[in-house]
Amino acid sequence: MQAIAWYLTVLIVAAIGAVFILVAARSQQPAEYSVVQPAAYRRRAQLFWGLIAFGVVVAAVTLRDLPYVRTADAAPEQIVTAQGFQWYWELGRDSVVAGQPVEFQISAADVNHGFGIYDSETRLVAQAQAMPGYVNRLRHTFTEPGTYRVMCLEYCGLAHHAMIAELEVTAAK
Ligand SMILES: [Cu+2]
Repeated sequence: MQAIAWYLTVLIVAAIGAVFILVAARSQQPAEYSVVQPAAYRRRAQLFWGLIAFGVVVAAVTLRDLPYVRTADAAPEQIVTAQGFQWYWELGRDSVVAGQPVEFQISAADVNHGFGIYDSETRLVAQAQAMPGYVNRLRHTFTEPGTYRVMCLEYCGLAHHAMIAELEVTAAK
């Protein structure tokens, strides 16, 4: 997923760059304003209404499931409380078992933090917002045992980068 996002970003940036180069190249040819203007205004109106229509479709498709229904199923047996501080994490426990669901109960003591769990190759496996005054529940089942790291995903001040905690995921018995 992160690879797709990366390639998509590169593609879009390249497309925007190509438009800039095209405009710069075309700007060398002089043209009469009265000839260029009506076509440009027409295209601008088309673009405007096209974007409006696109936005309506995206909103209709993506907002259909809201508000999310709270599932009534019981919380998993493995619960890890997690609280973000400037600038460290406090985890209720530092090891969980793979193959069984874990519920992280995430909050923050001071400012907003981002609770991100990374595997041993620094791939993001799960994340949720850590906010003062709220407990956000994040459920995740680890499939691979190993040493995972919790890092802050939201800039929260000087030592934001130092907010690293370790979580050991042990093999299912
Ligand atoms: Cu941070």
